[in-house]
Formats: sequence, C-alpha cells, structure tokens
Amino acid sequence: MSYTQRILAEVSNKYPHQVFFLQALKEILHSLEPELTKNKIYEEHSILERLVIPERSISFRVPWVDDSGKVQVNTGYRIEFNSALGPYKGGLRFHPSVNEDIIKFLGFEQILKNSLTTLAMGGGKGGSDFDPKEKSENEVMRFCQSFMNELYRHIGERSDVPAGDIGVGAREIGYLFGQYKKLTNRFDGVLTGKGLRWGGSLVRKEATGYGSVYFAQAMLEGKGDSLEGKIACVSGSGNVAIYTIEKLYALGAKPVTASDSKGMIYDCEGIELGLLKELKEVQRVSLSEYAKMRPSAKYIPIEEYTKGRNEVWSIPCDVAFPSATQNELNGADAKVLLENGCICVSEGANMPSTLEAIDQFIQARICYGPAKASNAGGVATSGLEMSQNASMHSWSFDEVDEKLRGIMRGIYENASQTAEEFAERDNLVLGANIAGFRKVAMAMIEQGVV
Ligand code: NDP
Ligand code: 2IT
Repeated sequence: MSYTQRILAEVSNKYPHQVFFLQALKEILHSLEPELTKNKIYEEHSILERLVIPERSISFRVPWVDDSGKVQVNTGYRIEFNSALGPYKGGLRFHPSVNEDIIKFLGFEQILKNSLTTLAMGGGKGGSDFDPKEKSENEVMRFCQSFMNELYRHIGERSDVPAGDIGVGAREIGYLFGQYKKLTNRFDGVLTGKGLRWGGSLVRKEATGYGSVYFAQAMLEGKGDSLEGKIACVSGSGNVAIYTIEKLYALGAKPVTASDSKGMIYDCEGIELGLLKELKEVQRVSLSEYAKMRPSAKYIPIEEYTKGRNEVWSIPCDVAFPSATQNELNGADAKVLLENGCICVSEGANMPSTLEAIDQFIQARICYGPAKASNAGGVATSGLEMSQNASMHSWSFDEVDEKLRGIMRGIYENASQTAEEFAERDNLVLGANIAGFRKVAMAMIEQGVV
C-alpha cells in the first residue's frame, strides 16, 4: 500500500461519515501520488498525517432572538486548518447544509488554494447552519452579532482572517465587523470583504468571478484560443456567478444561463446583467422573476430537471463556469457537456465537479481549471486587502485588477509547468495539487514538529 493509500484508508476509517472531506482528500491524494513516490522526504516527516488534521477546530452555540421574540439556536464553526504559510485565511459560509464535514472539506482545499496565490496565507474555513434567506435585516444582524460574540476570541489580523462565502456577503461582513470592533475596541483588518468606506479593497467583490474568467482565458490562450465569441453556461446567481458573467461579456463571450437553488434560466440573447444584479443583489428574489421580465428567457424549475442531472449543463456551450456549490456537476452532466462540444470548464465554486466528472474532463483533455486554482482570485484579493490595511494605503480599481490578473496567470503557469514535470501538461488537477502542496509541506518541514 502506498503512502497516500495508507493515509486515505486511515482517514476513511476514522471519519467514515465525512463524505465531502473524504472526496476532497481523495482527489488531492491521488494527484500527490507521483510526487510522494519520487520524493520520500514528506513521508519521513509524516507530512500527510499532520496535514489531514486541523491545527484547531472550534464549534460553538449561536443563540439569537427572532422577530417574534423566540430564541433560535444555530451551530457555529471555525476550523483553523494550517498556518504553515501565514495566518489562517478563508471564508465563512451561512447555509442550512453547513456541518463539520463541509467546513473541513472547504478548509482543506483552502490550504492548497492559498498556497497557489503566492501570498502569505494559511488555510481555514468557518460558518454556520444559519439560513439568511427570508430573515429580516434585524434577524441577520442579531445572528451575526451572536456569532461574533464567540468567534472574536479566536481571530485576529495576524492569526485568523475570515471573509465571505455562500450566504455571507458585504451585509454580513459589516455586522460581523461591527460586533468585533465593539468587543475588542480594535479597528483592524480582521475580516476581508469589508465595505469600501471602512477598509475594504476595490475589486474584492468582483474578484472570484473575474479571476475564474481570467483563469479560463489563460487556459484557452495556452491552446492558441480565446473567449471571444464563445457561448458560456454559468451556474449560480450569487457573488461568484454575477461577476463571472460580467467579465465574460467584457472578454467577448456570451453567457446564456444562471441558476439558483430553485431553478435555472436560459436566455438565448445573453443574460441581462443589470436585471440579474437587481433581482439577486438588491431584491434577493428567485430567478423565476427574471423570466417574467425577459421574453427571450426560459425558466426551468428544479422539479423539471431530468432526474439525476443539473439542467444548466444540458444547454449547448463552448465554455462552462460552475459557480454555485459542491457536486453540482456530476458524471452524467460532464458527458453531456463534452458531447455538446464544451472545450473549457473553469470552476468558480468549491468542488463543484464530482470525481467522475473530473475524470471525464481529464480524459477528454479539455481545458479544466480545478477550483483551488481557478477560484483563487477571491482569496488572493483578500490577501491584497490585507496588504492595503497593513500599509494604510488603498489601491485603485485598475491596480488591484491588474494584480489579480497577474496572480491568476501565475497560478495557471505554475500548475501547468508542474504538471509538465510529470509529462501531463494538460492535467491542471495534478499540477495545482502538487504545486500547492510542495510549498506548504516544505514550510512545515522547515518549521519543525509543531
Ligand atoms: P452566494 O451566496 O453569493 O451565492 C450562492 C449561489 O449558489 C446562489 O445562486 C445560490 O442559490 C446557489 N446555491 C447555493 N447552494 C446551492 C445548492 N445547494 N443548490 C443549488 N444552488 C445553490 O455565494 P458565492 O457566489 O459567494 O459562492 C458560490 C460558490 O463559490 C461556493 O461554492 C463558494 O464556496 C465558492 N467561492 C466563493 C468565493 C467568494 O469570494 N465568495 C471565493 C471562492 C469560492 P440560492 O440563492 O437560491 O441559495
Ligand atoms: O473559498 C474561498 O476561497 C472563499 N470563500 C474566499 C475566502 C477569503 O478569505 O477571501
């Protein structure tokens, strides 16, 4: 049994119910196999044994009072996974599906993603099973305040810097920051994704979506192609999806789909971005409203999806941007995408493709950008926000955007050159995992057994 197989077996035995964490681990360990076979230093230092266990894992009660006066209780999490490269860094997710398994998979991915950005950030993730949907402003505020009443003692601008993820955007970051400041009497860069008036960075809001499109552009250019004139399918209609669509238009592509948890829209004329922003960022309503206002759009509710499929991926396209959530693109979806001639998949969401889907993309040798590489633009720009906070400067939109573009190109080059060392130039899963891992592992070795 190889080193990676032994570790996977041990973790599977210990945490058989952590299916998302095991899925992420399986993908990563499989990619690391050739590197770990070639180089025994990692096994000599028990790097994998240490890497798979979080440095610290916190879970806590979050009680709050709803508008009717009733006490509600949620569970909060912060998993501080690895600090070899810098302070723990990663988002907070507020969604009813959140549990320790989900936060562990996200935190584990974050370690290697943050390493790829080249910035000094370790990996962490947190969140709660709280559902911000259909809550009043005051309920969201009270929940965020209660969440921070515990979280504040674990975080700090030099130790652990949370940000947004699903269900946590500018509004939630504002309430979280306000409560942190009240409790600690400190105005510092403890969170990223802050408002532009009080320490936030330009481009952070747009960064994950823009970055995912820059990554697709770099992959296509590697094959002498471009996004110009391409039809794009995008899933999701949140922060990542909206700014993916915006940048796709800027680079000459035509995005024709968007989705949410209740259904999807197909707009053959191209998604009307202003309308999408109004419905999702301002009114926070279902996508079914979009179709009522656009004659060129068709709304398909989730109940009408073909069984076992995500209907977004059945719309013929050249390029695909899964930007909603984990496992939203399975083996059957991948097959249809490939049959329809899709040549590029850039993941905006975390772990959106199942292992079966990934296998098919690799076999077909299309441009496939795995999440930890292609969606690293968000956290990279969080790193730029931290730099600006530390130096008390703020950079212009173009300055940050240019840095983001350079970081995404650098990640593509690093991943493809690393893959090439193993004679698999097109396999960016292998390249990204090995490149991200090497840096973290060497830092751990140099810092001793801690
Ligand atoms: P948002 O909360 O802004 O939007 C999430 C979108 O995905 C919404 O359209 C939501 O629909 C949909 N969605 C969420 N859960 C499900 C589900 N179980 N089934 C179907 N649709 C779902 O989140 P973000 O855009 O920030 O995050 C999207 C993805 O990108 C996540 O995987 C996140 O981890 C990842 N990511 C985010 C980064 C960031 O900077 N924000 C950085 C890197 C990755 P509905 O509104 O109906 O719930
Ligand atoms: O998954 C991710 O990289 C994020 N949600 C962004 C994390 C961050 O710290 O900006």
